[in-house]
Amino acid sequence: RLPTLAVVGATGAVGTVMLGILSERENVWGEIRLIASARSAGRKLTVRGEEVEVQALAPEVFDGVDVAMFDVPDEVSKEWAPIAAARGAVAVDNSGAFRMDDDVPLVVPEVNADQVRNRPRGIISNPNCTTLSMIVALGALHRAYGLTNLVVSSYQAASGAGQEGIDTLHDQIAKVAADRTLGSTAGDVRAAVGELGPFPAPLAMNVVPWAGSLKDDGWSSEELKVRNESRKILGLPDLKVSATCVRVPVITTHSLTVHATFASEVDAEAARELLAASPGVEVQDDPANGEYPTPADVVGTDPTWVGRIRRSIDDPNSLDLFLCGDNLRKGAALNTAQIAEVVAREFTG
Ligand code: 11C
Repeated sequence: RLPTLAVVGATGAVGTVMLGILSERENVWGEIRLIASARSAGRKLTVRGEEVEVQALAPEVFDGVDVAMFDVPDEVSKEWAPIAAARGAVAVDNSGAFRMDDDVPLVVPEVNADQVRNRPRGIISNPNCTTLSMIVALGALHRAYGLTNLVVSSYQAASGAGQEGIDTLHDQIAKVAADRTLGSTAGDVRAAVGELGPFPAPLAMNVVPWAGSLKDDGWSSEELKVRNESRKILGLPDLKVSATCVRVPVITTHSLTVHATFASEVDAEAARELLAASPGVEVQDDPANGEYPTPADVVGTDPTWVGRIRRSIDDPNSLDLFLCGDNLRKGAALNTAQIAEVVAREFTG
């Protein structure tokens, strides 16, 4: 039988991408129910070419549901994913609410699909989009060389902060675009953009070394997520990770620079070939011809893009890489859909 799917948060930035992904991928679902807050109930959205009316989030909407995807804020998932699970659904949750729980697997199908069945609470977590934008490529390198140490800097897109982030960056760009004097005097961009939206500083004409909330010793929540989630997904509880997360004026697609150290010596050409042969990874690495991934060129695509692959000059066990991944697709909706498809196979055999 084809399982029934519920998409909770169907009207949000990730939910909107999810409906497109469900329409494009091989159809493994019977009924698809679209769920959102009471404010959006009654709206009609198109999925798989059919109009479906959005239902308000309530316990009964999960009756008869086999898999429930959640693309909602942490506090909504925290309350509602267990309700869906109690009503018999497997909850695939894209929030940060359960990721580090010992009894909730954190799954990236290309890396640890086997963890999907290890779900005593009926909940499976989807990683943060920043972790997801690098982990498929790093998982492949780890299998070959044994990862010991990661130093990461992110260049994160505005849509990581949801529709409000997208709208804020567009509004700020419109405000600064016409004034060719801007960008030469401290504070002139800040004065021109006005509203900062979800960002702590202007994002247009700027970079902002901050994402998430303040944690101990000056680390941001986003930086701790990159560290803790990478360790859990790769099954490396002692992996050394230092991350610095930075927001850049890009609408969608997170980029990262990674300095990865391995237990054994690495070779850039061998790493290039290994990555090119890895499912979910695309190598674009020919700097002599100006070929490397950029967010503007790869947005809307599914793979993790890797370029600038170099062996460290000072350490034969280390590689330096530049990666790009669409934070709303593989970074969120696509990975959730892939996890849900692994669960769906339990119903269809
Ligand atoms: C950002 N990565 O770019 C964040 C958004 O834990 O799922 C996703 C937060 C999360 O702002």
